[in-house]
Amino acid sequence: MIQYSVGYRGVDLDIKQICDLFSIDGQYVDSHELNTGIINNTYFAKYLRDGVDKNYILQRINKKVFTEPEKVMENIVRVTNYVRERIEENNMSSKKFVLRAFLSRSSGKPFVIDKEGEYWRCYRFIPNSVTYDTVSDGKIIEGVGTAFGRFQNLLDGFDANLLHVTIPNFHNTVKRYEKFKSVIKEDSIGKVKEVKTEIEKLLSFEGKATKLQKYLDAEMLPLRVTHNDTKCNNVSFDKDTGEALAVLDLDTVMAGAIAYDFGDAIRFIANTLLEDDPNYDGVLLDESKYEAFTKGFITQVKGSLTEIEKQTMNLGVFTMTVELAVRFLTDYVSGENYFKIKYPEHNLVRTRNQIALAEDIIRKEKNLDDIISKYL
Ligand code: GN1
Ligand code: MG
Repeated sequence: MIQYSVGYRGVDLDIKQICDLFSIDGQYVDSHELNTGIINNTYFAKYLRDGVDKNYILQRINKKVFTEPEKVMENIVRVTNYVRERIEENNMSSKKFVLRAFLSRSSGKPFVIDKEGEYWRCYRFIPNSVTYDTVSDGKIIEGVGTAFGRFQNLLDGFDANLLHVTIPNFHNTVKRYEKFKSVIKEDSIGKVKEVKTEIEKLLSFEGKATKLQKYLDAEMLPLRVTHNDTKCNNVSFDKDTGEALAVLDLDTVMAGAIAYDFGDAIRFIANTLLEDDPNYDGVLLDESKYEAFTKGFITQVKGSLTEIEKQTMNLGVFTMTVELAVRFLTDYVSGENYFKIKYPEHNLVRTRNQIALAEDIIRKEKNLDDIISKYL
């Protein structure tokens, strides 16, 4: 069995074996695990070719979450191929602005399966790039907006219906609430009594947090290709120039509402604290961060937005924040462990943090509307 926790050397050896299964070149030097994401396991593999660094990102796909990894990879390949063509048409560097998934030496597919039946993929690490888990620099925040907005634009001509639904109802808040209520009713691990206040608050948000989904169901909003996980650490930047480069983590590219991408990005980047910081009183929606992201994102996409998309962009911010709170609390109450946790109360802390943010979003709604109008 592959051991992931036996220390550096164990991981090192195993990752080399996985790397060997992909058609990548150069000589393997070493590897280490990256502490990124709360779903998959990610490793950085260092290679050298003719004395030059050539690095790769290896990821073991979480099969509990992505039950059909082949479909996830098919979506990623379709989307990145399409984006690559558009980027080349615009005379931009495809090495910098789009991910490339490498193929298996034996099957030619964009993944390999190890002895344990685990799925792995391999991306080129974009040379000289960095990602940020938190950002306070307005220029970088604007860059995150530009990158996600550009991703939307480049995919504007792509038929979203061609993509597989890899996680059904991923941002369907109506379904997220249904599941939430059913785990509360079941109370399988007796946690419900501890979290009465949080449950009440989330139930009071339900009407507003399910509106966007209802507009989608009524076909009032266009279905677009959405990234669906627009955290700031899913954008790479040039280490030296600070230029925003490719959008990363394409696991959840599916059809959706553009407000999902806008909202999820704001939820993460404009929170004064990290999404799992237990200092709930300090959790606020930072309007200057909001504005910096909005400037980057809206400037890219405004030409193609419909009227109702413009009007629901901010609803997306509230919706995505509440959705995450509902998902974290569902996980806590059911003991399902969908999200990786570092301590038993981790998902409860995440829930409270997102509730505090949702409350501040409501307080600041009018200002946020004014800021968005400025860039539309
Ligand atoms: C998960 O693991 P990561 O960071 O890519 C989750 C997102 C959540 C996020 C919260 C497939 O993303 O939906 O917004 O955690 N991804 C999946 O940190 O559920
Ligand atoms: Mg992700």
